[in-house]
Amino acid sequence: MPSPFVTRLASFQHEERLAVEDDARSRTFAELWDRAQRVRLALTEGAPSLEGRAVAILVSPGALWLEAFFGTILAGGVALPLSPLYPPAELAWFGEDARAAAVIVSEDQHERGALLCEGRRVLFAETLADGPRPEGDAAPLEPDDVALLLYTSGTTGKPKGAMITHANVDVQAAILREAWAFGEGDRLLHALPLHHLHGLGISLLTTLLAGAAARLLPRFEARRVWETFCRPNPPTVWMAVPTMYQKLFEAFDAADEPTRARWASGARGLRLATSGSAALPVTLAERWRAVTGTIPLERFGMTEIGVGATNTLDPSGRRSGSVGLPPRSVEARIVDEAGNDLERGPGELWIRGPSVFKGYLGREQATQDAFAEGRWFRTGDVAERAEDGYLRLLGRTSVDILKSGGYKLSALEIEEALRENAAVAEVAVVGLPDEAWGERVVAVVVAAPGRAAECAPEVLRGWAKERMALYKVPREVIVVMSLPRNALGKVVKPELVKAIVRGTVANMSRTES
Ligand code: MCA
Ligand code: AMP
Repeated sequence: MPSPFVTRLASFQHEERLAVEDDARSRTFAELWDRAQRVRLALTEGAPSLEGRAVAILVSPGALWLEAFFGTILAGGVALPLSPLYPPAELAWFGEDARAAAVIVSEDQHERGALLCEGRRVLFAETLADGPRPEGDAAPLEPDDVALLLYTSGTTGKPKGAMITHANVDVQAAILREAWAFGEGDRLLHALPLHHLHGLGISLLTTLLAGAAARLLPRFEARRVWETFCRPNPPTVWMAVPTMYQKLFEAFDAADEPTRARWASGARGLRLATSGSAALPVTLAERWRAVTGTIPLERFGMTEIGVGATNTLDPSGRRSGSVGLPPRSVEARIVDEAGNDLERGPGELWIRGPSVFKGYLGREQATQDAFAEGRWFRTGDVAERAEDGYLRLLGRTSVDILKSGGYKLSALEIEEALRENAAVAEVAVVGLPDEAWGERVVAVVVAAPGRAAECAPEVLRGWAKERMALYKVPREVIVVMSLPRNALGKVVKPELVKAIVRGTVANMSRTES
């Protein structure tokens, strides 16, 4: 059976309708298909297929990004989208872990990607589609072939590459097309990062595989988003993380009255505004209602499963503080620690269905541990179910998984990285509740003897910025004399969080950024 993802994309290959536009370029579906075929030839160099080898994509968001992405898919490669927010060494680590055979890079990212590019074929996004079009068809792909590799942080040290198949991509897009009634007339305004499923699958691919168009902004910028709501031929759909709504309202409050009125009128033109990746505070939902008449549609998703629950498209069925119901073909269970079903919970949320990923690349044990018998995926989220089935998320089963601005972060991964600094004797990373970011990352550090100066917040943050994605760098560093530990020597993080909130962390020397 051929790949349903490629079949669906191919069905638009003759359409002269707009598919994607950015600040510099626009492409119709026919152009996008044609250029992706040329990228395919450049990548395969005449061979029938890349046979599942990974291609790292380090390209600024826009039409060129999509040409690189679809070209990789058509070539039988696995797309590995990488974020320009990662420092060079991290980018190189992803390339190695995924055994990327080639890198597609845009000129503005070349320097940052130099380490990643070392020893690999390097192709420039700007000229990649300028070559000839291949004569024959691409080698056929199977539904179970891997299409995407998306790295996600977990409770183990390093991020894991989640393998998302062609069938997963197709069914995830189909589920949302149906649940959110996407049609060819839709226009998505896109400002999410492309190395996560929210920006790539849930937003962009859902739109394009519905035959609808996307406008990609180079980055999220609140005033620009409001202004784009108001331009001629305005967007019909907007998808965001809660921090973006927070930043939209900060800009709104700073604007003068006529500007606010214009922006509000633009936003009312959207047929759908969604929120996901982290809990949307009720206050933000209500502010959006005050401006547009409805609360955003909140849904729950995860790299490994796509969308696991969604509120209704019909605003009257939306419930603030709830993530709604599992969409078609997604099954959900709430279980206790022994895996017994709970009618209402709270308990861990387990998800099953055709949108659930294949496994973690090269991590058999982690893959096995992620699933319970019957291919139920353990989300690690704690949920409860209302009488009518609506799901509500209450938090995570692990204190070591944090969410900041919609990014999932592993406290253990950040601790491990900070421990490489010889001035850090001990460290515990925790998430503190934060209005703008959901959680803000705080590192509590014990300095090695005589080296406290190197643990000063700005010094340590500067050091960390060279070694981890900017959004992982602790926003706050607190230097203490000792960490609270239990009898087994394990840091008691809930106690630490309480002490920070109360301001009673011993010998506190605290700096905020
Ligand atoms: C930026 N910074 C952050 C974050 N983003 N710090 C902590 N957490 C973050 N999320 C840092 C910058 O490096 C900078 O640091 C400082 O904050 C100010 O940056 P600013 O310009 O204000 O931020 P921004 O560039 O506007 O970014 C905010 C953002 C961004 C647009 C909300 O965080 C974002 O794009 N988040 C989306 C994440 C996402 O897509 N997650 C999906 C995964 P300094 O001051 O030190 O220079 S979840 C998923 O995929 C599943 C399927 C699902 O359910 O959706
Ligand atoms: P990621 O692994 O980056 O895909 O993030 C997935 C996680 O984001 C989920 O396991 C949840 O913890 C969280 N998440 C996604 N959507 C929501 C939501 N609407 N409310 C609360 N948490 C969410």
